[in-house]
This record gives sequence, C-alpha cells and structure tokens, in this order.
Amino acid sequence: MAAQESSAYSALSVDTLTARLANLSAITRHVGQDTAAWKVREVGDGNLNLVFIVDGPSGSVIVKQALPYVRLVGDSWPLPLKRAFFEYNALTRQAQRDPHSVPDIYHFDESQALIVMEFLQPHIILRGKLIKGERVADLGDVLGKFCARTAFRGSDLSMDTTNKKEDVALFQGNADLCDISESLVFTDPYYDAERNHHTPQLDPVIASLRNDVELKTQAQHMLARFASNTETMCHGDLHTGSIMCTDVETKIIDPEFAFYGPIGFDLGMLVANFLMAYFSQPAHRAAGELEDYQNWVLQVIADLHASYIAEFTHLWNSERTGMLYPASMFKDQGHSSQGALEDRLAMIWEDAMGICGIEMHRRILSLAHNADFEAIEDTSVRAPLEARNLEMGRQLVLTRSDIKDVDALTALARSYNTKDIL
Ligand code: SR1
Ligand code: MG
Repeated sequence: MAAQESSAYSALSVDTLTARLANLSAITRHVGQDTAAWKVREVGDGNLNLVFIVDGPSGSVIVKQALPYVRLVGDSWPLPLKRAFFEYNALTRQAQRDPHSVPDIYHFDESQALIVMEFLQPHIILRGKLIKGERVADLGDVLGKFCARTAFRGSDLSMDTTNKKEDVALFQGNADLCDISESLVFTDPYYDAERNHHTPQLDPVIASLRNDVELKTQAQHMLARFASNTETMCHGDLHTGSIMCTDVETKIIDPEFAFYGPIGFDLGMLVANFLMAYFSQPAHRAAGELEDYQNWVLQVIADLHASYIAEFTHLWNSERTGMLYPASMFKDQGHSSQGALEDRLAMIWEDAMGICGIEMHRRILSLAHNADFEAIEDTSVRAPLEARNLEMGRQLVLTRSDIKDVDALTALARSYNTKDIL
C-alpha cells in the first residue's frame, strides 16, 4: 500500500493502463493475473480526475489518477498532482477514525498521483439516487456518525497535541485545493466572477444577493474561519456526489479537498446538499410521490443531526483524551463538562448553518453546479426552485446564530418550499 515507483508522471488512458499496471500486485491480486482478460473503462464524471474501473476474471478495482489540471475547465487551469497525496492521507485517517466508512486502499503511487482502491459495487453516487427518488436505509445515521467521528477524533478533543499540530502542518500543503474552495465557494458567488454562470431567469434574485452588503460581510466572516481555524481534519468536499450507496450501505469517497478547518464545515456542506435535493424535487417527482419523498429527505437531515449529536456526545464522554476540556479540570474536580459540550455543539451548529447557506449559493451562482438543479432542462421550471434555495441560503448565512436546532432548519425549508420568489 505504500508509495512505490518514482518514474515521471504520465496520465493513464484506457489503452495504456493494462500495460503500465500489469505487474502491480495490488491490482492483480484483486482482478487476476491474466491481463489479456482485463477490461478497462474510464468513468470519471467529477470535476478533477481520471477514474478507471479495471474488471478482471477475479474481480474489479478502481484506479484514480489526478490530472495536472482541472478536468472541468481544461489545461488552462493547472492544478498540482500533490492532491492525490492529500486524498490518500485523508482516506487513511478517515478509515482509522470511522472504520469501514471509506473504500479500502490497495496502493498509492505518489509520482503517478495514483490511488488503487476498492471498487464499490453495486453502489452508485447518492446524488443520482436522490434525483431518481430512491431511499437509502440508515443514511442520516451513518453520515452523522461519519461526521462526528472524523470531527472528534481529528481534533484537540482527542488527538495528542503534537500529532495534531504535525498533521495540521501536513495538510496546510493542500493549499491549491483550499484556494479553489476559498474562491469558488466563499467568494465568487457574491460578485460576477469570470467563471460564474447561472440560470438567466434568476437575474433579479442574484442582483439582490450581490447587493446585500451584510450577506457578503457574513460570507467573508465564514471564509476567515475556513482559512484560519484548524479544529479538525475535514473531508472538505462532502456533498452527495462524494457519497456512494446501495439501498442499505453508505460509503464516503473523494476527500482530496481535505484540510484542517472548522468542525462544522463538513456537516454544513452535507446538509446544504440534502436541502438542494429537497428544493429540486418538484421537478423530479410526480405529484403523488413528491410530498412523501421530500419528507424523507428532511428526515435524513434530522437523522443526520441526531446521530451527529449522539455520537459526538458519546465520544466526548468516552474518548476525550486531547488537551481540551481535560478530566483534570472537570471530572477529577467533581465538575460536569456537560455545559462545555453543549456550548461546543452550539458553536459547531452555528458554523454549519453558515457554511450550509454559502454552499447553497455557490452551487447555483459559481462555477461548479450540481445535477439536482442542472438536470432540470426547462429553465422556467428550474429557476423558481433555485430561487427558493438561494433565499433560504441567504437567511441561513445572515441568521445562523438564530437557527437553534434541526427542527428550526427543516421548518424553514418547508416554508421556503412554498414561496413564489420569481
Ligand atoms: C474546479 S473544482 C470545482 C468543484 O468540484 C469539486 O468537487 C469541488 O466541489 C470544487 O469546488
Ligand atoms: Mg470530488
């Protein structure tokens, strides 16, 4: 599994992969040694990388390789290969912090920016399931545990402080990927940046958002926290396209944007993506099934929150071995740390609500949109749904400290879901 070859980087292709990786035991032991029987497909549909499935007589693997540029845009936007190193390191930490939550890693080659990993089958990308109206058992529960475990176990609540600082220093190297988030997520949505695009009918709503100085100010306050608060290792891009599911199993993929940042970051981004699934549903569901399915999506958010709180609380009470809120100051003095826990959870939730609103904006206003809305071809249907999402996002950013719990959040979503904004 450790890094091996040190040959010069060269992007793989369907035609070259078999010859180049034929001797890699990490592949042959999973797919078989008869390379003549290997079948290679390139299936990457994300914004950045090559993703190959290698099928053989004994099984299949994924070969993921970073490109030296942003795939979505082309070679006019160079991007360091080093992101594969951060993805590999993030995956190994997530596997320790929440076992079985991520694909097994079979091999990492730093010079080729290449990771060989478990082929998740028959899993598909969660966003596709949400657009199709499919349900996943225990979805909120699994995702809440993942967010809580990776957040807690990657923080000063759990880690040895020297190890934590060394890991923060390591992941500070993922600067180019952070730079993408700093621009595309936190900044570009709020002015007419070059790479932006949007549904034309949204012009009046967007003009109002971009003239809202308080909104822009609050978004920049959130960016300041993103850039300078190193509470825990975040996945960094935890949307419904970074989750693969069957009807009963959920796995998290693609942590190349990993960084040490605010604990509420992953939770907020994830909730935003469920809200976008929710607001887009009127275009994807027949009237008879719409209400039930939208209720299910909101229930996933409620489950996610409940699971997060329960798991974080459990870890607080059973694994608080880091420098923060030590037993020497609380338990050993006969003092409860329950108030401190509740304060921390409230701060995490407030950050999550701010990030949530910003993510709801950037997926409609910035470069990288999502299929929940983009798959709605008729822009006169798409725009009013996007408008609800944008205005709720604004309220979340501006009043994030007032959204006290998940019931307040889901009630807000229900109210925006009936608004005629355009
Ligand atoms: C240029 S990359 C655009 C977006 O795709 C990734 O999945 C991240 O969400 C990033 O913001
Ligand atoms: Mg990704």
